[in-house]
Amino acid sequence: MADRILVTRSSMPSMEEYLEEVAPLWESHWLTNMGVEHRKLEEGLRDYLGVENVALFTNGHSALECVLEALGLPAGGEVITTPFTFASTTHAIVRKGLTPVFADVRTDDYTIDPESVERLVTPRTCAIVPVHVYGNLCDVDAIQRIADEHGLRVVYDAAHAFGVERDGVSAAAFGDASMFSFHATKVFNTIEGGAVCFRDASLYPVLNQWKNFGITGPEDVEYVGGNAKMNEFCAAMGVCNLRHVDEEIARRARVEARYRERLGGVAGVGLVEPQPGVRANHAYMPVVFGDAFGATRDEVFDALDRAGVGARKYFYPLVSDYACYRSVYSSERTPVARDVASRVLTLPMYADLAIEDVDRICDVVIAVGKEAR
Ligand code: T4K
Repeated sequence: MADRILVTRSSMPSMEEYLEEVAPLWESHWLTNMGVEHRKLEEGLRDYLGVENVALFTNGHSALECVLEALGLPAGGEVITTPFTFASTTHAIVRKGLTPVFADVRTDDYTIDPESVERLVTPRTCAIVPVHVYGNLCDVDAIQRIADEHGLRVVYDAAHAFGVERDGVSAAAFGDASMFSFHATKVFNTIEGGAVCFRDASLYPVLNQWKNFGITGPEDVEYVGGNAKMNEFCAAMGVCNLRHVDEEIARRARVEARYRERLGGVAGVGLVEPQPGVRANHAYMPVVFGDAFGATRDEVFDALDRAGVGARKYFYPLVSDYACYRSVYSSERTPVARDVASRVLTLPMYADLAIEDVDRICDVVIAVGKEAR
């Protein structure tokens, strides 16, 4: 392969389309602090996601921290979450003075296991932060039942789930709130960026003030807020990318279909089954290598690397095994998550990925297994 194929590649509008969108900024000199593009993107997202309340942020992580703060969860309260995720999910909980408690994940789609969640509820539990990992939708009904029974808040880390719907309802509509990441590596990007979609409209001013230093008026500062405002150039990228996101998802579907054709029947190769009634966004291409495959995940990773393919071990190690958490947590308590993390590899996935490249990637994977058996 001439050029290295990386795990993903940012989707971008044409340069002309972007320049046309940002040109008025040279007239207005209004570059940030909730300007025209910011308003346009929030409105576009409300329409696209079919939800009433959307607030934009500099990135998904700040959005998650902010909504945890805005919900007024009690200091030190326990938050049940998954260790099979990116660092951000747990860091946001800890940085807001809350205590993460790790539940295990399901074997079929790697999202948090509601039975495991239920077993971990204590009088100190105040919230559940599940992750729609890889864009796989959590068991939102079971999670809501647990939350209602115990009076808990539910904040979804929907960083991977932009465009995912169940029976026509957006992933953004579940729980008290959902955080989306619009990072360059995501299905929908604003270069860096994120958003919170939320049920209670009264949170909107609080979120806006929190992301703007807690300023509530020209001479009033009510909260000890931070700075997490999306600037106009990022919002403009979002406005452009939103016009093409359905096409982006359709092109990713084509890539995934080819991976499934090539890898679906291979012994020991585990692919997540499409979820019934769910419109997928094809954000990632996770493959779990079972014993029947013959070779280990790391052997496949190395072979792909030698062939010029940058697959990634999302999400290994588990968050509970990070240096900053392992003295407090043990991954032995989440055996399914630990097993999946040790076997999973995310293969390259993006709209522009050529089918011939998918074939070459699959050839390498299949050959490694055959040689080992
Ligand atoms: N919750 C979850 C579950 C998340 O996965 C994330 C972020 C968050 C919360 C937090 O959201 P943000 O605060 O980030 O909005 C990447 C991303 O930086 C991160 O956003 C993402 N999750 C995570 C899963 O992946 P890295 O360190 O693996 O990214 P990096 O720089 O190695 O890039 C991966 C590949 O993407 C590159 O090989 C090529 C491609 N790429 C990368 C960049 C930066 C591009 O094509 N264009 C680019 O500009 O973390």
